[in-house]
Formats: sequence, structure tokens, C-alpha cells
Amino acid sequence: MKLYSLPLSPYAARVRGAIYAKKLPVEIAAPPSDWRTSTTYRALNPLVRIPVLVLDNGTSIPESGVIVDYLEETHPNPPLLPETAEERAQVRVIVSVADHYVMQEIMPLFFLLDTQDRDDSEIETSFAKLAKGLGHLDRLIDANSYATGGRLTAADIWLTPVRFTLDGLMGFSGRTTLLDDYKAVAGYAKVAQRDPALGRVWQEMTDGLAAMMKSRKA
Ligand SMILES: N[C@@H](CCC(=O)N[C@@H](CS)C(=O)NCC(=O)O)C(=O)O
Repeated sequence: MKLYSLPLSPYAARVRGAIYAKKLPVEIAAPPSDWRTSTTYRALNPLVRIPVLVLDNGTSIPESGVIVDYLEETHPNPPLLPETAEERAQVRVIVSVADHYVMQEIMPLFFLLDTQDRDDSEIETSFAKLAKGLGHLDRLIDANSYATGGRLTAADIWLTPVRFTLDGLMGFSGRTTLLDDYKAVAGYAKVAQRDPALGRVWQEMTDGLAAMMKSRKA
């Protein structure tokens, strides 16, 4: 299997986390530099997004959550989902809240903050929505431990890049107090860095951010 991935992409980072946690022999490759316009890449992923997983038979699977589910189903050990349906639902609620109410607000904010004609009221509205999402997430996850159940699950696999990207947003926007009211979310950075698979993803994203900052300065 081959994963087209970029170090700083939170969606690609999510899949790498699952690959590292399961110790899978997946080749991790950068897409061609012209991936947004390349017909070859479009043939692999008609959604023209990163990541995409290409199976050995040539079938390709886009969408990070779907790829993680595929890896879980085809390589169930070690499992990223707990034993009972109720525990699995809890994992999925965390994943869904982190996705729909946190990440969905973060990504547009980078663009809103990075435009010449900044629309301050739109930025404030987005930060207010993000604060609501962070409140929901903070109430759902355990403090100073894996997201839920005391062990690594698919919730951690997604929470790690989400949490890293929140650090990026704090640095980029200068809103360094963004997480002050959300202690479990704030403390999750240390939880992620302590785990070998999640820590590896965190380091790759750190290196990816440093490389991006360097190229922006050049
Ligand atoms: N829902 C997709 C989102 C993937 C996504 O949006 N990836 C970004 C990179 S972080 C992307 O490819 N954006 C399009 C672009 O940059 O042109 C997933 O979960 O894989």
C-alpha cells in the first residue's frame, strides 16, 4: 500500500497515526508537486485532496476517516476501537465533534486571517463558533490521558492532528489564550507527545510547519 501524504496536512497525519499505531508496511510518499492540477493525481483521487491510500491492486481510497476505517477493518490488531458498542460510540462522538465543530472552524480561519482584506467580524464569528466546539470537545475527552477509555483509539488518531493544528492557529492568530478555558484539550498536547505513534505524528507536523515557515520567509 502507498499513502500520498504531506507532513503538515492534518488529514494525512491522521492516517499516518493509524499506520504507525498498527505498525503497517505502508509506503508514505509526497504527491507530485503539481498534484492540484496533475491528471495522474486526479485519477488516483478525483476529489483532488490529500491524503489518498493506493492499495496493491491499484484501488485508491480517499478521505482520511474512511482510510482509517479501512485499515482498522483489514488490520484489526492492535484495535483502534474499543470492545463494546457503547464505548465505540463514545470514540465516534469525539471524532465527529473534533471534525465537525472544531476542525471545520479551524481550517477556514487560517484563510480568513491570511487575506489582505481581513473581515474582522467574520473572523470573530468563526472564533466564537470554534469556542463552542472546543467546549463540547473539552467535556467529552478525559484529562491528562488518552481521549477516552485510558487507551489509544481512533479518537486519539484524529485528536492529535486537530490539537497540533490548534497550536498552529494560536501562533498564527496571536490568540495564545485560545485554549485557556479548555483544560483537557490544552493538556492533550502532552498526552499525544508521550505516545510513540502519536508523538511521531506530532514531530512530523512540527517539522512540516518549520519547513513551511521557512519557505514562506524565502
Ligand atoms: N475530508 C478530507 C479532507 C482532506 C483535505 O481537505 N485535505 C487538504 C490538505 S490538508 C486538501 O487536500 N486541500 C485541498 C487543497 O489544498 O487544494 C479528508 O478527511 O481526507
